[in-house]
Amino acid sequence: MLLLLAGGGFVAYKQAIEPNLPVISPPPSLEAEGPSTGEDLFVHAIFLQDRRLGGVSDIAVGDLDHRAGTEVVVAGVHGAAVIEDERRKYALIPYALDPDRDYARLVEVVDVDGDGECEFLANELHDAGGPVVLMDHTGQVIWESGDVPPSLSAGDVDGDGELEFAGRIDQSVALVETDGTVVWRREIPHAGSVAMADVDGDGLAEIIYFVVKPEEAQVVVTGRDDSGEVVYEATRKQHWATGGFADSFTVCPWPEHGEAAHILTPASRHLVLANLEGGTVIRGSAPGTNIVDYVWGTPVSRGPGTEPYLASLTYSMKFEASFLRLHDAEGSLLFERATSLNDDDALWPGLAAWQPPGEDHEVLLVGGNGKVWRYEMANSAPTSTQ
Ligand SMILES: [Ca+2]
Ligand SMILES: [Ca+2]
Ligand SMILES: [Ca+2]
Ligand SMILES: [Ca+2]
Repeated sequence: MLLLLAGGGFVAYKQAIEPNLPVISPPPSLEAEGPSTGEDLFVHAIFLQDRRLGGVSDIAVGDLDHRAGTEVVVAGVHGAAVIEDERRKYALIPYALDPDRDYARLVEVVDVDGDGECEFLANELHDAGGPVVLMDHTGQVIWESGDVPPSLSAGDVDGDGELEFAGRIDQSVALVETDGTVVWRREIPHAGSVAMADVDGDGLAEIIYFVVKPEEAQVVVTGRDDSGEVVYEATRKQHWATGGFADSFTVCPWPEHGEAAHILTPASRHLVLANLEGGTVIRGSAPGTNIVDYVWGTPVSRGPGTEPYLASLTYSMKFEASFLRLHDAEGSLLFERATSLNDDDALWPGLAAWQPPGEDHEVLLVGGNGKVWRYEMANSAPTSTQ
């Protein structure tokens, strides 16, 4: 509940800079007991359940521990789990963090030093005044800072194999060194979300952010390098993302377009996946979605020779709800499920595509309260043939 109260502060801030937010009515899916769309198309089952995790805010797939081979790493707000593909055994990693501050926390899986063993970055969804904390793979604190932006995005801006961080604090955009010290700060009034992405294809991440200029109906997309110099700048129409103001966004890969950064942004009643040239790749119906919502997304492969689908999770502070949606590459809504954020079965932002050993398609892993669900298309699920 505290998350929601603090989230109200975020919406108030957004309304202060964007006084003309469209009025969005509650989506019908909020009234549905289960999925409101695609109930027959996707099946789901519990992948992992452990109350000690807390709400699962990130799921990562990769070689993220000292053993050879890939793991699924699940980061909750209280602890993490490292799951080996084959045996489905896992080790629980409790964090050395104050549990009373978990209401605003989102923990992400990152390999900060590039040594093949993951670290955990505890951010805040919005600025609730707590520190950002980087923890090692055992959950012990490496550094903790209240002087850095409350929510950091990670990327390697200088090519040394270690990740730096970027974020927005007050009216500034800041680059933060691997050790948690601030490298530079630039005053950027009205900057929205800040992310790390390679905007020019040179293999190095840039710090990107959008500034909305309502008077000119424009949004300016800026990319800065490790020294803070502007290396990319583009001015788009305010409704660049066909309906979105695009100042609240997340970076999302999209396989048909190589490794180039794509932006997933909430628009009015839609979700838009766009490239940095301003082209809309997917525009999917998403009733109830507002431009101030938070969104996370990932492509999910259906197997060789098929187009992936886009999985997204949206947090609506207005409706105190989260929405899981699956769109196909044409933007058709395949599946939709809404949950109340106050409910024990609330959906959390942890989203990952994972290819089970021996299968030719990926399944979608979705975070919950002390659990992870596995979603897959009904015609590809082993359980559906019984
Ligand atoms: Ca491993
Ligand atoms: Ca590491
Ligand atoms: Ca670096
Ligand atoms: Ca670059």
